[in-house]
Amino acid sequence: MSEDPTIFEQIAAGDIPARIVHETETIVAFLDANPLAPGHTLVIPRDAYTKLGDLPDDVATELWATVQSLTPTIETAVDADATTIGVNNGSAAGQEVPHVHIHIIPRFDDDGGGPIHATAG
Ligand code: IU
Repeated sequence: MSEDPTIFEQIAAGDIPARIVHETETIVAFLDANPLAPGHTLVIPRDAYTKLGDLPDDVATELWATVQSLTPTIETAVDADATTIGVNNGSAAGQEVPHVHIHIIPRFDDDGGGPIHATAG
């Protein structure tokens, strides 16, 4: 049974435009279309997996390594003071796009502080 590709799968395939900031054969990172802060980035596996638990170990490893390496680069690019990193893992948690994505959300000393509990959408 094949399902329609998610919008993120289409972005990864280059079929829908996005502001891609980093990509490998396995991982794509692009700017969120409705950013919660300047530099809000989504990091995704190129292939379609719905939830974190669906990821093969090698893909999960590269995904998190990419989040770790991109975060300081993004902080520097937008002069952020900190970063919120989050995953809405399943629809009840607010996951709107059923394709694993890690939010990297730059934070600023004057942005009101506190955790971000919900994502845009
Ligand atoms: P969520 O964790 O599934 O709620 O986050 C989905 C995110 O995907 C959200 O921040 C949207 O702004 C973002 N997004 C996007 O960047 N481009 C799109 O075409 C769509 C959603 I649809």
